Amino acid sequence: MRVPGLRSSEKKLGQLKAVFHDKEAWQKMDPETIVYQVWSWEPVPAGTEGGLFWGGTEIQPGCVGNEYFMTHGHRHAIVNRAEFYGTTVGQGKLVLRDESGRVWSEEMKPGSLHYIPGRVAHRVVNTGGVPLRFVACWPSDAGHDYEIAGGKGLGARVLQRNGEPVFEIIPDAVA
Ligand code: M6P
Ligand code: ZN
Repeated sequence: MRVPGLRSSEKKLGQLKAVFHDKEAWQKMDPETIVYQVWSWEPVPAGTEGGLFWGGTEIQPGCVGNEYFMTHGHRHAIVNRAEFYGTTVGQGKLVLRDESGRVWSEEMKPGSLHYIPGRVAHRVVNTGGVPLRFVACWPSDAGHDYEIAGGKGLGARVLQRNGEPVFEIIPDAVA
């Protein structure tokens, strides 16, 4: 049976230079390395008001320098649109930033469910040693805006220190 609206995409290291802070470490790595893949079911055309999209994401374990592999991160193009994330496999952190510049994180582990309110930018970081998998459900007209905080990004990083993930605020990127 052909199911309409099934999509898949992958993000490779070469496409993610902007998001990792250690450009020297990034330069030394293979740009063809797959960092994450997304599978989505989009039963109505993107931009349709009132519909829902469903997706699965798998982020590989790894680091660029001391920074864990992560998604690019985005806000919704229609900013008031919310989203659910639910973790199925692995360990990670969901990094969130609201419009006032407040940044915080939530622990992701199998069974954890995360409500991402509208206007809140979001990114997932794989802090474990196995692929991190989560499912997502978002409105079909939400869209993606990758210019978070005028290009400043989320204002926080998840770094590996003594083998442990540490959530660090970047002071000059926070409003
Ligand atoms: C989830 C959803 C998708 C998103 C994907 C990857 O599956 O939120 O809408 O595209 O994660 O995140 P990003 O777009 O930030 O790379
Ligand atoms: Zn989203």
